[in-house]
Amino acid sequence: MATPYLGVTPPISEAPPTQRDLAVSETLIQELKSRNIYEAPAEGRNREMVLGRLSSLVKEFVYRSSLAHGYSEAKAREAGGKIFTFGSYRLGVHGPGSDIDTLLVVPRHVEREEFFTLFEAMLKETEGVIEVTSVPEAYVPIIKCTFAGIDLDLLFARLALPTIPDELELKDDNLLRNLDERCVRSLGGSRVTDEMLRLVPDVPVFREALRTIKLWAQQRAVYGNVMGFCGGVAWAMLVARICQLYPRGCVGSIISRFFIIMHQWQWPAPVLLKPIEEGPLQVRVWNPKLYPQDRSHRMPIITPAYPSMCSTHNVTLSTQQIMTAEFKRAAEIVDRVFVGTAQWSELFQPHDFFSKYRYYLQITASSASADVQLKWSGTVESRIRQLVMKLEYVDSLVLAHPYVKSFDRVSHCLDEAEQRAVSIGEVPPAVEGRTEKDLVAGQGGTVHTTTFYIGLQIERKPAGAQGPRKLDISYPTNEFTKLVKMWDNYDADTMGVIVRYIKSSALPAYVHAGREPEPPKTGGVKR
Ligand code: 3AT
Ligand code: MN
Ligand code: MN
Repeated sequence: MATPYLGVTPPISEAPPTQRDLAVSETLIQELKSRNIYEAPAEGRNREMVLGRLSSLVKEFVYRSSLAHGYSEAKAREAGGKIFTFGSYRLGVHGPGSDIDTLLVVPRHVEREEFFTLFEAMLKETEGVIEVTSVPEAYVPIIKCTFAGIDLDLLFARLALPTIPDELELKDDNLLRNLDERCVRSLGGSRVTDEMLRLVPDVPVFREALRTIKLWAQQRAVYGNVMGFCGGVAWAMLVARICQLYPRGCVGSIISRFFIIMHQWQWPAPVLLKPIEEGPLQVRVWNPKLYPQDRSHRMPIITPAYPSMCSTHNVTLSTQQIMTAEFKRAAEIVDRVFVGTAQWSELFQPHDFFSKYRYYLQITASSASADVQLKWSGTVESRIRQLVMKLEYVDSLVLAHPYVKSFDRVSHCLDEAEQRAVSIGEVPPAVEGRTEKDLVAGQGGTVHTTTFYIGLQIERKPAGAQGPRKLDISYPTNEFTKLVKMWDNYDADTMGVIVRYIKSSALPAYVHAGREPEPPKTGGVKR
């Protein structure tokens, strides 16, 4: 049943752009270019060179593996092997310094273990490849490396096919049959991006619009799935949906419609790029009629490739409110851009998270080594939204606003008192600027910390009330520390976590990173 349009409804308008739309698009592209979000042509050529060499390396890997599995010389050469890209590079919205997310697809006789043995070894021997690290036990197993200065994320999928020809596509759902779950998950990223590109009416317009939205979301600190905002895939799907609704739109008009429509969207109505399909696997497809968990998604944005999933299951009441307020702000600015009373640069003005609130929660995870800290801070980070959700129930707390990024610090401490101070999130002046060489054997030591922030908007006191409003957050914070300490690898002797309630004036200088903090204001919520 092919429809004459892309998407789950007919377009809203098929009108071509007006002169004004085109003029405004022009100034938008100028603004984007001035912000260095496009890579230089030489970097683009370097990426193509890297992908070419990687493609040859993968074919060589399949060849050697095939020989090892008893294939003849000729059969081993025929076995093939192919790379697919996904992520920002595949969508054509990557910036200078973006990685290339790459999937290796190999025939059935090549084993998953060989990706981490034979292939990893070949990669390490390749000229120009450095910093090869792998995480075979991850939910989506991965090898990371840097090849000729370009970061690569490499995933692996072994299909149930005897050979992988160069013209193979990953569109067919039947390719997922009889695969290891890790392979199905690894194929997901590529299948979703490819499908998205098939589902937008005008790919170049989609790309420029997505670049605009990514830049805006990063500047406004609403980019990041872990903290409960939309991630890259979700923002891409939202932009794609608006492109479907205005198939002849240009970037300026798409951006204008984007913010108006997203601000008015009747959540939890899902954003879909095509009808959700059933498929050949025994896996769950997003279905709020069937699954209560799916019914709890506040801003469902559903991936278009089977098995369809909700890319925004992390969104909470707070992050939904924050994104909605940002849509509103952006819609108003873009309105003014169209009538000529504002510049595009206003849309991209940086957020003011660290001067917006009077009170913050400061969550600090600490340990003594970089390796431990990486996993420990990741665990704490992944639970922050649980804390946010508990805070949402606290009386007189209007909003708990998680900041999208964390701050990593390495502090060289001369004694236990300094170590204690650092591990609760303080920045003792004496510790700053100290290096490892200043340490004295047997005393103090290095402390790795990762600090997260949640801005607290507290209800104003009723008129005439005396003293500060009482805010009891001991229950959510205690529950949170209990929860993170339930982590399988938690070790009370080497890992610390602490939640502190601090005034904005007590925020460490590093959060302002070069920017002057605004002077603290008196009264309830800072505006
Ligand atoms: P950049 O230009 O690279 O910053 P991007 O959209 O390509 O933007 P990533 O490279 O971080 O962002 O992610 C690309 C895709 O890889 C998005 C998602 O499908 C997948 N992905 C990212 N992080 C993870 C993860 N931790 N586990 C599994 N898949 C992930
Ligand atoms: Mn990427
Ligand atoms: Mn990546």
